[in-house]
Amino acid sequence: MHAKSSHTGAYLNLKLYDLDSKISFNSKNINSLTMKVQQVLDNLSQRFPNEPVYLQAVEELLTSIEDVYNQHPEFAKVNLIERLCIPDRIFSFRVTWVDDAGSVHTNMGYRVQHNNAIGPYKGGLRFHPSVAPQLLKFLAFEQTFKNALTTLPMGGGKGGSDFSPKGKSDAEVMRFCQAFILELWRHIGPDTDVPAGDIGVGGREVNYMYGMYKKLARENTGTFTGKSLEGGGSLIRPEATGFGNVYFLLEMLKTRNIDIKDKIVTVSGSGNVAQYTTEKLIELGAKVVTLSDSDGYIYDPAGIDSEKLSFIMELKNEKRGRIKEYAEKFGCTYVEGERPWNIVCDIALPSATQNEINAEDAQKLVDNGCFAVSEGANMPSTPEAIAIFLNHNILYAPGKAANAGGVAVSGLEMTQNSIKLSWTRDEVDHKLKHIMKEIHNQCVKYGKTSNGYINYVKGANVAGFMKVAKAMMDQGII
Ligand code: NDP
Ligand code: 2IT
Repeated sequence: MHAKSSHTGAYLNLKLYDLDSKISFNSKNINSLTMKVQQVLDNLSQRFPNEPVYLQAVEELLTSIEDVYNQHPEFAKVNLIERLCIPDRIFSFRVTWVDDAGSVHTNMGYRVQHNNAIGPYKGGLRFHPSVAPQLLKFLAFEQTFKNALTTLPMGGGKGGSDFSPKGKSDAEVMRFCQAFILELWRHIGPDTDVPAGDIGVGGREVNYMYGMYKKLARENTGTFTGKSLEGGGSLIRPEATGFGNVYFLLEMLKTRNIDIKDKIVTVSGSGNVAQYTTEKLIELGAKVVTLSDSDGYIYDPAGIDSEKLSFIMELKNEKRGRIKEYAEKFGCTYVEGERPWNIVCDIALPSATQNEINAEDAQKLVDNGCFAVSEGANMPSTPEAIAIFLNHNILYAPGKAANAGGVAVSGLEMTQNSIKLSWTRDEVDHKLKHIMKEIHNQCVKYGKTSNGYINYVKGANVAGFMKVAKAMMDQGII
């Protein structure tokens, strides 16, 4: 069994030769030195039953990388695939807090530290009633490869709680965040694990958590990203995921000489990612006609302009209201309990949550002439939906490539904190554009098929996987 003849490969070969007799495989099913995706998945499903979303994310990655994995037999010798799919560790704890009326509540808190081969664990915290270990395992798994794609030195992690900030006062949210950090603080730090925001966690929550973290840790090294500017945050971090997704979309459109101007775009969600996606699209002259929340969607055929977007930002970020109030204010359609994918569009940018586009939605989008889907959310398309996009050769960018701008600017925030300097808005925006372009280049490099179609799923998965895999090989069996 010989590794490739690169310098690293030769070195690994030597190490493996020495260790050969001591290597034992955990999985009974993986008894040959080639990976068969179904065998690995069967094994993981037996060990982790009832974790469908985690297994969905694992299956998507493994299916894409099977060929390249099998060209590197040295990976199988060290059971790299299981070590890469199973998180390094998961912390789980009770969070007790007191509401404004004096009642005492308990929630669960978690942090999944998935992989730190290329840098400190890095990834957001989600506060939503659906948060459970398997959901965070999928998100931490995705984050590991996304972070590798950014070109910055960050490993992957994710955490959160089943606490819902909806309907809570600022004081209640603050007490919850403080109680959450009272447990989590001992597991995080600027060089070990750096959390940030995600669904239900924005600037307000990050600032409360960072304040409590600093009090306990007695340090000022910026262990969170997404902090307020005054507290050490980075310019462009709030905008980064949405802007980054549009920058990635522009790169995809360039491959087919398509101009974004006047294109009709459906966006889902109305939180951080959806808002700044809309802002950038308005700036570029595209027409955003939908936004949504978990209750329904609005359809505004005239398009959301800057004034209407300001209304949404105030509604969602300050008043914490519902998207249907937009329809009431501007006299457009509101559709309760549905998602916006049956609206005719050129481009769809899902920016709410996982599995929000199923096969039926995907077929409807394609039938209506949609030619590009770029994911602001994490894994918003089901595997069946992805298959439809790929079969129809549309421009389809998976979240781990398209929404990596958020964590990329988090990485830039970490750098600014380390060097104790702040970069200007233009400097950060320029770096973000450059990173999104680089991610696109990597997708093209590994995802271009013989007929010229770019399979961005394969490209992103292979590029992200190879970087993490090589780092793990270099660092030995741990
Ligand atoms: P926010 O909490 O700011 O907004 C989330 C939006 O999605 C809200 O409109 C929310 O509606 C809606 N939503 C949440 N859950 C559901 C659901 N189960 N069904 C329907 N709608 C839902 O979160 P973000 O904008 O930060 O995150 C959106 C997506 O982007 C997530 O998938 C996240 O993981 C991903 N992402 C976020 C990044 C970031 O930097 N923030 C970076 C990369 C990816 P409601 O208010 O009714 O709950
Ligand atoms: O899914 C994601 O990439 C995020 N929620 C952002 C993570 C981060 O550390 O900025």
